Amino acid sequence: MDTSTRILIIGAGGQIGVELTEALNKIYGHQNVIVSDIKKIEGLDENSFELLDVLDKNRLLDVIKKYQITEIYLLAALLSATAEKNPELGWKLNMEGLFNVLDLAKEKHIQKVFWPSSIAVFGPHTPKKNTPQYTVMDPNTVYGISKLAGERWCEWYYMKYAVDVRSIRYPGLIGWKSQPGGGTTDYAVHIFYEALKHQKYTCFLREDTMLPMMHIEDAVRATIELMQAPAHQLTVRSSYNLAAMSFTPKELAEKIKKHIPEFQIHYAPDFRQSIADSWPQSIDDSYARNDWGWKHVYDTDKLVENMIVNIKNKI
Ligand code: AKB
Repeated sequence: MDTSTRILIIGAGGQIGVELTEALNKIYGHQNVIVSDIKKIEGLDENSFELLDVLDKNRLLDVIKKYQITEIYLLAALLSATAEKNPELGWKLNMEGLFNVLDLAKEKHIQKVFWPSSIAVFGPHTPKKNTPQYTVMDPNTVYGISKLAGERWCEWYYMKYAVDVRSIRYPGLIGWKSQPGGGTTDYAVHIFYEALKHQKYTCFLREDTMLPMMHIEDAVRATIELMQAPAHQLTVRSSYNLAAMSFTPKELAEKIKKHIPEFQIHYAPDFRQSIADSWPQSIDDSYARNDWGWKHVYDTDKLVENMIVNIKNKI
């Protein structure tokens, strides 16, 4: 174990943060993982907690100094659906938060940064199937525009100031420990809770909307593997494509029905449909596989079983 690593997770109360904290605790010890969010987090009681708004750069620097932080995982963001409703805040939080962290890394207050990007960086003219790492990118959501701009800035800070920033374009993430907040792929988590509680679900996307998805355990492992990879192996300093599986709401519902035969799904597409329609259906992640040995564990069948067993226990 590398005992000199002191981690700050910003936005630790969100869907990724909760599971990432648990995984980092196991590797580095909870005394070396500091969690922060704009509101108190339930359930991460082992870790030191700081109330922190990433837009407050002075306070961020105080926290970095207080704990002698070496690495930041910057997870605070507005996701696609929420940012579309509040474009100004979406742009401000997603961009200024990143600048604050990159600038502090440039000034050598921290050594390494993880920043999540998303499949939302792609747009309607991007090839939809097996979307390559390098291709047309014309995002048409506030979230996608902020993530694409952020990726370009990450690469620029790396090239200009040797800031060691690493990033992944997450697909939709699905896990049972934490809830997603404000994304277009959120249906793929909600559906399990509704199937188990009420045996029915109304989906806000059309039945044939194919999107790239991943179990959150795979996503968290990928994140840590990327952060631990030797710097010389990394050829992408914008953000890596990452893939595991793709499915439509109809295909997911059919797999859930194998476990819960009485489950019924209905469709009432809303404004999130056009966001989903602008995104890829599947992703070519060969750069991640070749550069740092990425391999997913969960396919759709394994994911469905894992979600049903664990949510059943939980509720
Ligand atoms: C969203 O739906 O906004 C996110 C994402 C794919 O980045 N889950």
